[in-house]
Amino acid sequence: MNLFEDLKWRGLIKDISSPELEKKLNEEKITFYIGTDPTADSMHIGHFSSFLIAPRLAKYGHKPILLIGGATGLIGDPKPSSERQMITKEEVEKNVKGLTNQAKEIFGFEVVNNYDWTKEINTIDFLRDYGKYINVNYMLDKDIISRRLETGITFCEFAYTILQGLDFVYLNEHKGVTLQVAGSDQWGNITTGIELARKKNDVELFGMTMPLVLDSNGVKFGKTEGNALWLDKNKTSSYELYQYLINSDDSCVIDYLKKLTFLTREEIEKIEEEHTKAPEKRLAQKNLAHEVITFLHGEEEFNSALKISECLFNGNIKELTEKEIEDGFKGVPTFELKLEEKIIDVLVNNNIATSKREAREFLTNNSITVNGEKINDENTIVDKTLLLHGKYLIIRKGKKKYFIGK
Ligand code: 485
Repeated sequence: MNLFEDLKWRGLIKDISSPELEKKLNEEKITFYIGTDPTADSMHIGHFSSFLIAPRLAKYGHKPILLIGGATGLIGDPKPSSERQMITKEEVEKNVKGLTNQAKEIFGFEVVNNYDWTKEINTIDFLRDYGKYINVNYMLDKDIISRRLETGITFCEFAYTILQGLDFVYLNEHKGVTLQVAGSDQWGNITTGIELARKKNDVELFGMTMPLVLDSNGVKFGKTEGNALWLDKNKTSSYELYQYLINSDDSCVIDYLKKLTFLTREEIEKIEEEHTKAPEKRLAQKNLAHEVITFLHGEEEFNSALKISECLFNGNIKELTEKEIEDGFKGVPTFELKLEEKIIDVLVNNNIATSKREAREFLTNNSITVNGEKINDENTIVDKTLLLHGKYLIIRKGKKKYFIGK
């Protein structure tokens, strides 16, 4: 299977600017770029799914350049719905640093910042050297811009597409870039660059977009209740990532394996076959979590996420390190620990049981585990010797419900 067939099989091609691109990708070695704006100090898993195109093409000998939009981030790519809140220059600068380090660390490719060339261009030159080549009617026809005409769009955001187009031309002139890749929402910005290069330099550039990755509810992959899954493990732990991936719906998980891993077609088809026979074993989800987490954070982080998940399931809390407890119990109801109280009072005072009677019932029918040990005696005093790592009291009620006292 050649590169283009592999991309098609993975469902990674939405639009291409010219059918010639197939031949170029299969037979030539080209330099291409993909960019992101510094709206936060970390990328999220959605960015990751797009940026993976870089190592994918690099495997076949193409050269990737990753762009962080220190300039475009100051303007804001128009959203189809409404104007963006501007972010301060300081914040953009801080985010550029975060993203640059992250992109280098995760992918190891050259990273550029479009502020470096855009800051040199003055207003008159911008209008003469770039604005002059782009017809406003052409801009109004672009999907995102046309969708904003009803609600309004400022000149600032309207001009954004020219800035991104200018990057493409600059990178072509200075680094030999001939292809820009992005998610499908970027088609309008990519084609502005192609138009500029054609008119300004009489050069043909190429564009390719990838479909948005959606979950079984049609929500963007990686969004959980409006929160993003960050690539920075201090913002989203490997365990949280593990939870998200391991819970992928059967109807999407094979698609995720194709789009988010480097497993080969043969490997994925084998997993699919096994998975279909016994979906309850979650073989496909396990492979997905393993591939994504080891790529991002390494084998050790994956093993730790797996261990947390198994310990929480089996109740073997004692085996967890302090960090694993912090990661595994993020979002679990937390109460302030008071020492020298009886366990029955701890249960009632922290709303783990609604009354003493109920607490007693839980204790006598073996429903309460404290730091991994069953407790039946309601008079057990919670003192320092009972705590895990000298500070945690982890209470499990029934099979799944956890509470943590600190
Ligand atoms: O020269 C460029 C300047 C800026 C950009 C790209 C090239 C960023 C681009 N306008 C953008 O807004 N990208 C999004 C972002 O940064 O969050 C997302 C896209 C998505 C995918 C991802 O970046 O919405 O489709 O391309 C990498």
